[in-house]
Amino acid sequence: NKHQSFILWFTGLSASGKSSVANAFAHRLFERGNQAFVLDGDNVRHGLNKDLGFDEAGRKENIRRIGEVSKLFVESGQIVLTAFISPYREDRQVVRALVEEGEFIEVYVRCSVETCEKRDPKGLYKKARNAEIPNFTGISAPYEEPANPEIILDTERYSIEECVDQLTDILTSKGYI
Ligand code: GGZ
Repeated sequence: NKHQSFILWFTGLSASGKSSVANAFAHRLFERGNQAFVLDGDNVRHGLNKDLGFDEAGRKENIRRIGEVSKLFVESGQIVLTAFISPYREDRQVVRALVEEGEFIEVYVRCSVETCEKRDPKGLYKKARNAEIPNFTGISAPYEEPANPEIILDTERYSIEECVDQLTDILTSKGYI
């Protein structure tokens, strides 16, 4: 394999399926005998980054720290899967530049705002519409689509399992796993 360890950087709207795909894929990797670890809001926003909010500066610092932590995981030999909205192109670029060429794989988890809003598993879109949550991505804060992601997963058309199959096929053909 070309790279033993790398970052699979999932980016996309709230409720697009980032965490679901990342966790399901980590499970797939584990079954294949690969070491993988998932960083997402549950284990980072509530711990290391609980001092940060959702304004532009808060999100920027959130992504910067996650990038540095991911780099450490890569150095320790892990495959790291990150599932954060990471709405700003520039911030994702900063993380890409932290690691070696080929060690940052951007995965755009594509799903329209309309569909994410219909899913609304935590009722956050509803709150954002009522202005109970300010700066909500896709409603009252921007999401900058990746211009050139290594991988696009369309969760509007494909199930989580199908997306995991697609990821497995693409990473196998690129020699990562
Ligand atoms: C977007 C928010 C917001 C605002 C709270 N905007 O669906 P979730 O709940 O579980 O995922 C969202 C999560 C986004 O945190 P990230 O660290 O991924 O964001 S970023 O990369 O932009 O820093 C959502 C919840 O936190 N949430 N307020 N205003 N999502």
